[in-house]
Amino acid sequence: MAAVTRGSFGLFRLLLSHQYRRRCFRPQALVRSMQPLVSRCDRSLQMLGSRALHVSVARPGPIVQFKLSDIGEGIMEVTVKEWYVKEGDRVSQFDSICEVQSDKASVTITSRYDGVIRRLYYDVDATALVGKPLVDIETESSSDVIQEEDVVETPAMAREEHTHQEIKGHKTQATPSVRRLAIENNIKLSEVVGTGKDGRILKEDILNFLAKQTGAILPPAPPPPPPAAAARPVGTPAPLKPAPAPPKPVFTGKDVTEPLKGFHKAMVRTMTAALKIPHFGYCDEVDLSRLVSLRTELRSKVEGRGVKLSFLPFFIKAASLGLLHFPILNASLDEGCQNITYKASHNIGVAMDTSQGLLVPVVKNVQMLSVLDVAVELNRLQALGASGQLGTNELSGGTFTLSNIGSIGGTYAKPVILPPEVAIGALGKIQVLPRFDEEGQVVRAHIMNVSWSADHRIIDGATMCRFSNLWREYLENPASMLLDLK
Ligand code: CAO
Repeated sequence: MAAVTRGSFGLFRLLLSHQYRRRCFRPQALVRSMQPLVSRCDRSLQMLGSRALHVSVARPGPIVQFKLSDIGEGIMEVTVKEWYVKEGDRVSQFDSICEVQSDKASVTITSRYDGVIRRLYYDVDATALVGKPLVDIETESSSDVIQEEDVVETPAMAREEHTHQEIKGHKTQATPSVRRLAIENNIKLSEVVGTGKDGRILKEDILNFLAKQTGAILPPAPPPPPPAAAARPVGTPAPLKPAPAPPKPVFTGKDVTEPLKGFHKAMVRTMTAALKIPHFGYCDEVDLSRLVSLRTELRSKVEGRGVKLSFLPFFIKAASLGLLHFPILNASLDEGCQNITYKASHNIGVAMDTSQGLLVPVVKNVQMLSVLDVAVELNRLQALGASGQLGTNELSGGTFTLSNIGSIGGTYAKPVILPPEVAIGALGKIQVLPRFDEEGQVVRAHIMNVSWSADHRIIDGATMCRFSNLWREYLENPASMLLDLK
């Protein structure tokens, strides 16, 4: 039995490594081979499931100090958020050991060894240092255990360990075999939206993710339920989301002091740097009546394709069209204030109220995207944000930011620039208000306020105002966007 399963595992590895391991391979060949692979993976995974990754006959081997390896981004220390194992637990390769959080993202640390956990070096909430031991694992010295230079960690091992860690916003749930499938295909679990119970990532999610990347066609997902929006008459404003229940009152009876950690620490650093920038503020109101009608018209069609179309994709695309005319707003200033870099890509960050607090995922290369493309990407980012899975990839590289605080409420804001960017806009809530039309008649209008902040060291008020006027024109006459779409 052991020989059979070992052989099957070899086949599985061979299939995956030959066909999928590298990203720079031949996508067409992969598309052709996708279907047979799916069924072969099925078989291999079933066999993997029965085999498990550790062996049943094992002799105690050396105790390995499993160190926290470099997780990139210059991170030197992390907070241990949760242990998934305790001393005495048996672990297999790729099993989750713990969740750690830096000021940039959360990371699941997975085992590189089959063995028994002999020591946990930190308590929950303690600070763990990169390069220092995290756990001791008594490895299994059997012929089936992957032999590595167990006790001494080499740079190559550290690199490999890095590939076993998924940078993301929160704990990802997946079985070891699914984790292995992801690792074999160079897929970060943080980039995969899990469709299983409580967001668990299933084998199908990995295969779907892979198919999306390669263009392979998998059976279509069941159609989404008919959208309620379709029944809404054209021109009727979209209602605001029903207000969520207010957070429960907290009575502690005493002062509570706790250290700042994770994303809060990052916010302190970014906002402290931001306040060194002299902000210029500029506000205006935008009549979105036509856009409200247009969105209502398009919404059901877009939702028929499984995509939710809010107002934000239009705001983002209009900003990108405006940035083409005002590249200085899509720029950065170096630390010594000697050089301005005009960014080629319009990577528009979107302030997002997520399960982990404020995060700013980025819609990249908006200059090359349609409104629908932007909506699709926003949907993806929102799904990742809601499940706490936004990773470094989604959260970095922004060149300009929009903050739609109006989807929660409020009319005006005073947005704070996100360095090294030089401009940001905050959008208030869309309200139905009386306004005069061209004939001087009072009409119902859908009004939204926008508040811009710009780095006054390099951007003058007139530039900000002209950009805002252009952005407003696109949104007040959304058909005009068509003229400038590539
Ligand atoms: N005014 C009124 N209604 C709005 C609106 C606005 N400005 N913006 C969106 N809405 C509506 C949407 O149309 C949607 O209604 P429908 O379901 O009928 O379409 C509803 O509000 C919910 O929208 P949404 O939030 O799902 O989607 P979105 O694309 O508009 O916004 C996101 C996405 C991520 C920006 C938003 O959810 C969010 O997190 N906003 C908060 C941003 C924030 O915290 N800013 C502060 C940063 S500084 O601390």
